Order: sequence, then structure tokens, then C-alpha cells
Amino acid sequence: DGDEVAKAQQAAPGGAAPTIFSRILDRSLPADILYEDQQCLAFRDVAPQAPVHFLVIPKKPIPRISQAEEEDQQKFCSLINEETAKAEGLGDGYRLVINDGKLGAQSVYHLHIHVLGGRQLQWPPG
Ligand code: DGP
Repeated sequence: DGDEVAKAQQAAPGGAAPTIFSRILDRSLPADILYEDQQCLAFRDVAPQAPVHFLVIPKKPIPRISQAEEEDQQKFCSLINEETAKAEGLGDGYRLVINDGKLGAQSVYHLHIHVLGGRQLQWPPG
């Protein structure tokens, strides 16, 4: 919504600066965690836009996808969290979204994939 866009327009791409997601990773901020492995963490979005809406992040604090290094890009497939999507009841389909930068409405500069589903999604998004 407009609030998220306002946040995105104020968010500064902070390089390696810690974000709220670093605090979720080190457990100093509680989150509803769905999946974890050596490389990634999946947790529910605090402001869900669909009946199921979770985020999948790399543990490495890569700020944004357009600035990811080559070797990190090879790991992105593990971010597409198929198993968790199925476990969340998304067997009939879901949407993966990566917001990148200001115009892409990214508000947290720790690379993350949104996984949304559980209703008929519309296209195009706003
Ligand atoms: P974006 O950068 O616009 O792709 O989205 C960031 C998302 O992160 C947004 O949908 C809301 C979510 N979010 C922000 N802060 C928190 C938080 O403290 N906890 C959780 N679980 N989600 C958060």
C-alpha cells in the first residue's frame, strides 16, 4: 500500500549496514520462522498482502539483487522456497516477488523474496 511505498522512498540502500532482518537472523527480534538452513531463513511478513505471505532471505546480508555478486547469484535458486510453499498450502500456485531499489518499492535493504498466495492473485500488481 501507500505506506510501504513511502517507506521504500525513505529507505536508504545502506551497503553492508545491518537491517531489521539481521535482528531476525540473530533472534534479537522475534519472527514467525517457517524454514531455516545454512544459507537461508524464511519467515512470515509482518504486513501480509495475501493469506500466505512469507519472506525468504539469504543469511548473507546482500543488500539488493541488482548488486549481488556473481557467486551469490548462483545461490539464489535455494531462495525459491518450493518446499515451504507446499507446506503452506500453495500447491495450486503462488507468486514470487523481489522488490529492487526505490522505484521497485524495496524498503528493507537485505535481499528477500516475497512468497504470496492462498487467494487468486491479480495482475498487474500496483
Ligand atoms: P520490500 O523491501 O518492500 O520488498 O518489503 C519488506 C517487507 O518486510 C515488507 O513487506 C514488510 C516486511 N517487514 C518489515 N519489517 C519487518 C519485521 O520486523 N518483521 C517481519 N516479519 N517482516 C517485516
